[in-house]
Parts: sequence; structure tokens; C-alpha cells
Amino acid sequence: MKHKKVAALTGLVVAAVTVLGLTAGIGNARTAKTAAGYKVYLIPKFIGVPVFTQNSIGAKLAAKELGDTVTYNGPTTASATGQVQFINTAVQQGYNAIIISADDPNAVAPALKRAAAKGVKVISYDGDAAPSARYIFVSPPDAKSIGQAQVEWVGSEIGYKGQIAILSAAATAANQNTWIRYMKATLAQPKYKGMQLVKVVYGNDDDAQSAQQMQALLQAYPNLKGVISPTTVGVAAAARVLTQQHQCGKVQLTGLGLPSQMRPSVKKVGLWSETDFGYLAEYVAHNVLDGKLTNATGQTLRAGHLGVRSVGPGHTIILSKPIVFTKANIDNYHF
Ligand code: RAM
Repeated sequence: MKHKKVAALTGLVVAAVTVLGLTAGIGNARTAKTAAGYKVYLIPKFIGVPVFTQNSIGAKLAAKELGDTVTYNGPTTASATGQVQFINTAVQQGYNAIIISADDPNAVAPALKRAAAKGVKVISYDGDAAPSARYIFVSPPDAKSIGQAQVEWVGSEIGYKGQIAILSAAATAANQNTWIRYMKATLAQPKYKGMQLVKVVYGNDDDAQSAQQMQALLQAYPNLKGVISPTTVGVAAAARVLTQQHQCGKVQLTGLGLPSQMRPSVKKVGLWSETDFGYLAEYVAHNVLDGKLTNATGQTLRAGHLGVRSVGPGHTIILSKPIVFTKANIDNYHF
């Protein structure tokens, strides 16, 4: 009985404080946590590919731990205009935060800025948005080490000599373009002077288009020694083409691939845990909404089972180092 009275009283005090807080302008409707927690909209580049599905599984796991709700939806092909519709929907439906992997950093910027102006917290991850249009960018490993590593992987396979090409995703994707920039910078170093980058092609993270681009590369460059495909869709398609054309011994393939897809053909590819990636992004969104994390360099957050992460230059939070898969270890990874 006594307990009930205390509880009722506490409820009244909480209600009064809440009302006072709101009338005093503390908090705002967008960042106000409801009984169901924060509503977070996760927009991938597009739905229907394993990596983004894995991101959503991780984000939903984090949301469960944090008491939030994550909605996962987006276009069905790599389309920035398609993403804008989902951004607008998130705003109209009163979501507190948007987590987005942008297909084109600039094309989504105006819609993201409109969302932010309405109080929605914008977090980019994977494919960054224009820095002025997002609060924090959650990066997998840092872009430089991803770019450098792939040049080293293919270089070590071809004896650091000969022609190489890059099979990328969308020509507008900031993650792909930044990695390619670092690949080019790495290739300019003395160690790699025997390697020539002959062509960069784009398969738009579409299986058929990527396979077509890979076939065209093989035809146009009969002396091609290696291909880097920094996209899970592209590298899987490229591996299939090489196998079908019995060219696995002749052209070495590396890139960013899922162990589950690359197991039969792997020599050396890399990635990171895509589930942890989505998990971290939701922890970032939640802590920003809670006012516990700002985007200032050195700010830290505790991200559940991942432990502590901090904000680095460019308002960027990094997930982890790349995981390198080889024949020797790939069976230990199940994603
Ligand atoms: C593809 C997408 C994604 C990238 C991964 C490695 O699935 O292009 O943006 O991070 O590959």
C-alpha cells in the first residue's frame, strides 16, 4: 500500500517536472523519448543485399538493448532520389533520428538538412553524406587503411607487377570514391611502381551490371593481372565471372567481400562485421538523442558489447580495423 502511494507520488513529480521542463523549453519534441524509446529510421543505400540486412540486424539488436525502435527501409536499387523519399517519410512520420548510408553525398544533402532543421538527428554511416548535412559519420575502418590494404592485398598476389583495374559500386558513392582515392595514393608509392591502374569501372552494386563490367574489363585488357572490387556485390560477381571463364589463376581478385559469399574463391579479401556496424550506428544515434554524445573530437560513447568508441577528426567514429579473410581463416567467419 505504502509502495503504491510512493509510486503514485513519484509519478506526479515526474509529470510535473516534465511539464515544467517542456514549458521552460528544455528538450524538444523530436528528441523527446517516448515510453517506446526513440524512433530511428535506418536507410541503407538500398535494400535486398546481405550487408545492409546485416546492418539492420545489428541496429535492431542495439535498439532492443536501448529500448528504441529501428525501422529499416530504403530504395531497391542504388538511387539517391529514391533515398530522398525515405528521408521525407521519416520526417513526416515523426522519427527522432535518421541513420543513412548515402548513395550520393550531395543529392541527399538538402533533404537531410530539412530533416535536421526539424530537429531530426542525422547520422551517416558506410556511405557518408555531405559533412554539412550530417552530425556524425560512422565509418567502418578508416578510409585510408581500407584503400591501402586492398592495394597491398592485390599487389602481394601479383608480385607487385602488372595491370590492375577497380570494379566499384556507384560512381557517386562517397565511401567507394574515398577508398579509390587512397588506393591511387598508395599506388603512387615506390613499392607499387610496377603496378598500373588501367581502368575504374562501376557496377552500381548490382550483380548483373557488375558481372558485365568485369567481363568487359577482361576483354579490353587481356594482360590484366589483378582486380580490386571494394564492394560486396561487385567482388562476388567478379569472382563468379573469373570462375566461369577459368581465369582464376590468371587474374587475381581482391576487395571487400562477405566470407559467406567469398568462401569458394577467396585468396585474400577483407571486410568488417556488418552486424556490429549497424549496432554501433544505433548506439551513436541513441546517445546523440540522449544528449550524451556531441560530435566534438574526443567525445566518447559506450557502445554496448563493442565497448568505448570516440569521435575523431571530421566528426567521425570508427568501428574497427578491417578483418582479412584468407583460405586459412575464412571458415571461422559466418556472415
Ligand atoms: C557494398 C556497398 C557498401 C560497402 C560494402 C563493402 O555492399 O557498396 O557501401 O560498404 O560493399
